[in-house]
Amino acid sequence: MRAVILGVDGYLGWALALRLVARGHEVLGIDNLSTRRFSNEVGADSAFPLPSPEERERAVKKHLGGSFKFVVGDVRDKNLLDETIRGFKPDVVVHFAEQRSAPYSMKDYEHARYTLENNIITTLNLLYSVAEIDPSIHILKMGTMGEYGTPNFDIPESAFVEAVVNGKKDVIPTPKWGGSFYHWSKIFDTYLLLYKGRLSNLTITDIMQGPVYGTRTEEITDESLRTRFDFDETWGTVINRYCVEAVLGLPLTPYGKGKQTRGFISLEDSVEALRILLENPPKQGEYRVVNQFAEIYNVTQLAHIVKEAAEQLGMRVDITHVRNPRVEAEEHYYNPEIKVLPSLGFRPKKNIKEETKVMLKDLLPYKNRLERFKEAIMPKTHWK
Ligand code: USQ
Repeated sequence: MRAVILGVDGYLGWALALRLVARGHEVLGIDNLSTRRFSNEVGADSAFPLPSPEERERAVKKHLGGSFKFVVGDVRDKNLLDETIRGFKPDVVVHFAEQRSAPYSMKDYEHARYTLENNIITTLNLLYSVAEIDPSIHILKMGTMGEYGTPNFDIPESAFVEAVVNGKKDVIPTPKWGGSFYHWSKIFDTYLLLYKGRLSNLTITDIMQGPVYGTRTEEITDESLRTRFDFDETWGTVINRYCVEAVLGLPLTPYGKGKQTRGFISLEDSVEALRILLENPPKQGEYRVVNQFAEIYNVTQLAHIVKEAAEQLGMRVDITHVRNPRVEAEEHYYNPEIKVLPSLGFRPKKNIKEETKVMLKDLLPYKNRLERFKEAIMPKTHWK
């Protein structure tokens, strides 16, 4: 398979590139390196120092062999996308080239606007490039479980649901409600995929993924192959943040009541699920929605899991509920359906209890580096 990965420098993009190369697929990645800049903008950086794009290319060659190319560029530039797709002739384009932080999108008008423009325009560019150049190319797009919000009903794994309005029945798009401008950008992406996909008979997988955690995949066997790892209040996600808080001797920080519940998946299981979806595309013209997560927990339960793992390694850990900077339900029903990935044979191999120990051990040698970014950990971005 020939795969283009848009956003190859990111947490998931890099890990997926390694998985695909290791499986013998040919990969061309594009990235504008924006997450590196934006993380520095908020006074933070990846826990693991990141090699340059050239060093990343060399590390892949050295450790995995295979075929991998890293292009620095911006897919808001449709010409770049067109040239890449014409030249490389991919079977699939994976779209991760989006601003992926909810807090970053909520800082102010400029950040909300950047998020909406970047995410929606890159998706539109990709849809048009594929429709114009080769509609048989499979588009795999990263959405989010957060598109559904936290409804008081079971979350279906389907693009449409039946609705009865004034006694008349029809199908309508599955109800969505974003919890940040970032999440709304993904909702708008989904509508673009559905609409343009139907107009141009495109083949699309739209992944609704929960928060990802972890420092490792099978391919990350050397420091030069590490993927980025964020832990600050803007770019870090909850489990990754708790692990760094534990390493630094800071209290773990569930927001508000701490009953916010999500479906989590490890980095290893995420890239394996993506590989399976890429190797098993939907039929031409089909829009496939996939709910992607492995374990459901609330953020207080997670704090206790990380505390226990850290204490087993000899650390002293407290849990302090802090004022919630977000506007979100702090206690709610959560029951998403998951059937597509199991039907393709996917079974998660990792669990949070075991994986947090691996993460803590991976992070401990970087304690001095992490200390430098301590100021960026406590929440400062308020939704209101
Ligand atoms: N939270 C805490 N304490 C913290 C950090 C977060 O209680 O120190 C809470 C948040 O308030 C929220 C939950 O943990 O209720 C999840 O927050 P998060 O920062 O781990 O994840 P989120 O902002 O929702 O976004 C992340 C990724 C995003 C992805 C999304 C999946 O950054 O790209 O789309 O997870 S989902 O959460 O299902 O929408």
